[in-house]
Amino acid sequence: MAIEFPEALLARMRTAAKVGVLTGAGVSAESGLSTFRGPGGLWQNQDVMELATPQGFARDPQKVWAWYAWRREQALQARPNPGHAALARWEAALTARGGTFELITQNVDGLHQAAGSRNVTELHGSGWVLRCTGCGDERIDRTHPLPELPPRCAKCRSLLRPGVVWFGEMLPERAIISAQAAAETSELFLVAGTSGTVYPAASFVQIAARCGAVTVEVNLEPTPLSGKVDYSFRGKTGEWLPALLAAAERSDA
Ligand code: BV8
Ligand code: ZN
Repeated sequence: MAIEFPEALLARMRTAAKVGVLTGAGVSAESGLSTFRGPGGLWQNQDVMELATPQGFARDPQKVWAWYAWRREQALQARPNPGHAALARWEAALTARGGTFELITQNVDGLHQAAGSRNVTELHGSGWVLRCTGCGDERIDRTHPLPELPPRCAKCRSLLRPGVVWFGEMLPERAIISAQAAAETSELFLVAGTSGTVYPAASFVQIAARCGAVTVEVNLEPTPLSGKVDYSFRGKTGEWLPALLAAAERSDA
């Protein structure tokens, strides 16, 4: 699929020493994982306040865990797609020439890391982390199926919760700091596969634009960010991210 990209953008991709990327569920959609808000989205027939809030968890931990156990199973069967691979390749090429590449993701599926991305900031935590609501013990646990639902802490038998950030919860301090720094210092900031509706994640694109980055969006549909970026490409991340990178590498040759 020969996609033509503006030469000015390719030139910036070639020269940028600091690149920031924000990804959302649309990048993992190319690996077969459901998105939240689009057609067929997870929240079309589920109540987000029941499944992605501390109150929902307190009310019915079993129901919330059934949903996260199902999402863990989906993610275990998913493989990184060409969009994930393109971002990992871009990071490797940029860091090889002394640049920095900050990948900030809202996704909790770990597919960026599985694709080889090294510098990944998980703004909304990870579905592979289990955190104890009693003693705070936190560990990566990819067991599937979990021995019991809801799972309990081996140390204190309190309920374990998914190590993700729910609505109304603060994002991890260091995630905020690294995302903010990336937004403020990137010369090129790409946002891919996110509806741009959740904050503070969506704010980093606007901060990058305000701080002088060239901003690029790849999304199947227009989003609230589309009018705020320099380039907004309509298409699948699994096709457009590899095409964008290949175009920049070609013109690099
Ligand atoms: C906080 C848990 C404060 C993990 C998630 C009013 C205004 C502004 C903000 C607020 C407000 N009211 C409340 C808030 C704050 C709230 C918020 O932003 N609400 C929104 C909905 C209005 N934010 C919070 O609560 C955050 N915390 O602010 O704390 C605070 C301050 C002091 C003290 C205490 C607290 C916490 C936000 C995190 C919430 N947790 N998930 C999990 O289970 O995954 S967020 C949830 O939405 C998902 O995790 C996901 O990460 C996130 C964003 O979704 P997207 O990734 O964008 O996915 P979506 O389906 O929406 O879109 C997919 C896109 O991809 C679409 O555009 C589609 O077109 C595109 N696409 C699909 N396929 C493809 C594609 N594109 C290309 N190719 C394809 N193939
Ligand atoms: Zn415990």
